[in-house]
Amino acid sequence: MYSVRMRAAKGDRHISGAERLVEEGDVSSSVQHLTERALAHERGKPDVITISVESVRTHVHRVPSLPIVLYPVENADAGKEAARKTLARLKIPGYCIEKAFSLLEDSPEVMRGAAIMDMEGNRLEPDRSRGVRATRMDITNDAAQDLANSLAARGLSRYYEQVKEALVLATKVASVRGTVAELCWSDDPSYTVGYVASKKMGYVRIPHMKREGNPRGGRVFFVDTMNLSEYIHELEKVPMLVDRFTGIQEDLTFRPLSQEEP
Ligand code: WAQ
Ligand code: MG
Repeated sequence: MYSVRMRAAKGDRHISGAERLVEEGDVSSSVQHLTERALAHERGKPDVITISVESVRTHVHRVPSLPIVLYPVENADAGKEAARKTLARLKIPGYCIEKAFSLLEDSPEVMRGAAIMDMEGNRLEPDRSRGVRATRMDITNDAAQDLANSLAARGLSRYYEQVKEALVLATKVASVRGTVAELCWSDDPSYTVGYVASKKMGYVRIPHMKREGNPRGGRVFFVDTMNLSEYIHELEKVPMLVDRFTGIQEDLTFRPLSQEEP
């Protein structure tokens, strides 16, 4: 298989990025698709688009996706509260949660990759302005079709592309030893959706994490004891294919919790 990666920038500004893991016959179509996407991105017209294609010779791990869990909220304030509660349930300390939120809310520039944060709130990624990017992951056509059908059944088809990419990324990140949880929301101004993902609770999808028009977003990987270089190696290098879609659940587990907590 081949790892195909795209990143687009305008000066120092990150515009967009994407990663694929495809068979040889699909390399050129994915290069074309990713180039077109970079050129049409709502964050701006890039002046540099970098596409790299690398053969992958190591064993490709096949894993089922995290389940999607819908956490319906009406606005960004409720969404942020939902994310904080979910992270707290996953035992992420409060000060780490607050630090992660201010990183994603207040940084003047979005990062190209993710921050890695330990349980003391320390940032571990070697390059703090760049972050680390999870790469070498994708989803099989069959699993993607199941996801598409499942979204269609809930009237969520228009989000298919974003959900697919984010679910693949979150599944990979959650599968890396040391990850406790991930917090994410989009940096696309018109896309307000975010999630908290973890092996324990799945991909908790939150429709509003910011107001429309806000160009800030990002990702924080919360980690517990692990070896940093092994962790980054696994994120970047170990290839992973989601070969089964696990399904979408409603938010039944959340309501009692939000009632019992202040
Ligand atoms: N590895 C690490 N961090 C990444 C990666 C990656 N491969 N790709 C993006 N990021 C970081 C980077 O800081 C971006 O600025 C930020 O995440 C947001 O990326 O409807 O669209 O591609 O269920 O804008 C989630 C909800 C959407 C999807 C996430 O992210 C849904 C999204 P974006
Ligand atoms: Mg984006």
